[in-house]
Amino acid sequence: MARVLSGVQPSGALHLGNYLGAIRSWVAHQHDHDAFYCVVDLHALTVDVDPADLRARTLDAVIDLVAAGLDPEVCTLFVQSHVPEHPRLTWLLECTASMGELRRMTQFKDKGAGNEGVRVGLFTYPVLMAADILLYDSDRVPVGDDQRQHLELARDLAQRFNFRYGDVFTVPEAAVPATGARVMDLQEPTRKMSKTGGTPLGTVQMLDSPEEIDRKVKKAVTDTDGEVRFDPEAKPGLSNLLELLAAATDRTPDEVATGYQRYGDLKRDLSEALVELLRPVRERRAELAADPGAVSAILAAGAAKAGAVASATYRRAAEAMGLVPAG
Ligand code: AQP
Repeated sequence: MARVLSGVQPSGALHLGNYLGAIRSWVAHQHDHDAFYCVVDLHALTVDVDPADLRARTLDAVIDLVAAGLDPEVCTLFVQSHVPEHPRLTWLLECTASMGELRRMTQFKDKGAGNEGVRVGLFTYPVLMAADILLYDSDRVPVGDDQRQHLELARDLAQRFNFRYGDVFTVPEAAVPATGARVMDLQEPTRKMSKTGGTPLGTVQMLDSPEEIDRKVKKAVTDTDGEVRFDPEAKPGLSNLLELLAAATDRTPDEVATGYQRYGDLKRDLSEALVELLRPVRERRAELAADPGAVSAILAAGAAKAGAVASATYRRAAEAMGLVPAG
């Protein structure tokens, strides 16, 4: 079976962009792939974070992913820092990557370039992400559009490493969904919906109540020309709503647009569709909250399964580079 790997940062509450861009396809892939999914807590250390918040968000993210449909009996669900080969392989890959290619990463440019106080970890984050992927010999990596460039770097590093040291890594492919790959903030539709950088009213959280979803969709920013048409350049707000309804109902945004004359009708149907889409997640989350002990068993099993695969790959890479094994 082909292998998939993907991860989510515990940097805040999961939102509709995370769900449609990534998590929904993780749930589907767990049945037809050998699937590894992780909560990437080491990535969350690249910015200032309160330790108690990080602890709580990491555990919440694990439970939220199970609520979203991941079955820890079917896939391998783990926390990145529980597998020490992630930072170990990162070092080997940092000695393969160049400063120039990391400087070109747009996420770093947006979040930290030009700021002398920015953490080194934010700069090298894409290399840690490459290690996350390459450790599991991943064939496919289901991600939203914002992670495409980082995935391209992982492919480049794998190819360069294999060329220099022999055939060690599987070169992964990105799997970006046709719709929902770039969900925009409902209040500022030229910015992506985000855990940390979005507006509260423009961010639909995966666990929002039906009333909250309805309020946010009703207040979504559109435009004044009144014509329902999919045109992300000229009509970013309305196009985002069309794309969301398309993603929620398995259609294309253009197909959705043909069914509407008025923005209000589109908003009403979108609100209903999102409430239904997220209802099972919210309901399962409430059930899981009643069994807080379950998460430690999930994490122990996930760390053991992930660790077995990761340590074999790390050993292969270290030996190929000339590092002498301990025994
Ligand atoms: N707006 C989005 N639309 C579609 N997909 C998205 N993803 C994130 N935002 C959107 C996808 O969700 C997966 C997990 O994301 P992440 O935790 O790695 O963080 P991120 O990509 O940096 O996005 P966030 O949620 O906005 O977090 P912060 O605010 O911490 O930067 C990824 O596959 C991502 O593509």
